[in-house]
Amino acid sequence: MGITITAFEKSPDGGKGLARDTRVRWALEEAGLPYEVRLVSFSAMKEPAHLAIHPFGQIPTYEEGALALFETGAIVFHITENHGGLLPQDADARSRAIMWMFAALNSVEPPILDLFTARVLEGDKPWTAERLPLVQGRIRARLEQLSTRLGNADWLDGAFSAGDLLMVSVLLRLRMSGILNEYANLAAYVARGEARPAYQRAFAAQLAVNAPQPAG
Ligand SMILES: N[C@@H](CCC(=O)N[C@@H](CS)C(=O)NCC(=O)O)C(=O)O
Repeated sequence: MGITITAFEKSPDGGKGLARDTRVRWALEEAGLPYEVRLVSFSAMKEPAHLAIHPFGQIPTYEEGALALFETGAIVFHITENHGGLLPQDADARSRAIMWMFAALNSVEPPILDLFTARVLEGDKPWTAERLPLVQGRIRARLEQLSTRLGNADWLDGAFSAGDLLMVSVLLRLRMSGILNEYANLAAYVARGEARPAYQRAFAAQLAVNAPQPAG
């Protein structure tokens, strides 16, 4: 049964792989699944046809036969659950991998998104200069804890899992801020994730859509 995801017609990041279709592409590549991409404009995302699949008018979505999903955590979980690859067989290890998926999305991604909000969406507000250090402090506190837990390990809990896929995807957003590089083991962890052939294919696929076109 064919799989179709949605992605930005033109991602605001110009192809840096930060739009969330990249993590879904990555999971699909890890599972060895072919997929189609339906590109949507910002206005199309708010139209009834897209809202019927994604009530919040966002990307990515995932369609497979009669199934339509939104939320990258749910999509990555569905892919790994049904098509294999990124969740361990052992029941306890599997539960821990799922725990790390939630940790990535619930405990690590929110402060990182706050930085984007403070810098970009609300960067012109009078409180930005005071707010930024608070937001950065919350990120550093969380990364310190994550860094301590990761230690010298390659991945969060044994073999690479869907938990690592989401954690690396979330941390990637921090690279441009310089904060990620303050934690050498986390920077190396993200680089290990990016070095995976499946990530490389996912990144190249989104770049093919979003790379700036040469002038002329
Ligand atoms: N929690 C959602 C977040 C989805 C999300 O924020 N998507 C962004 C692109 S990465 C989007 O569509 N932004 C445009 C908008 O909200 O209008 C998920 O993980 O799927």
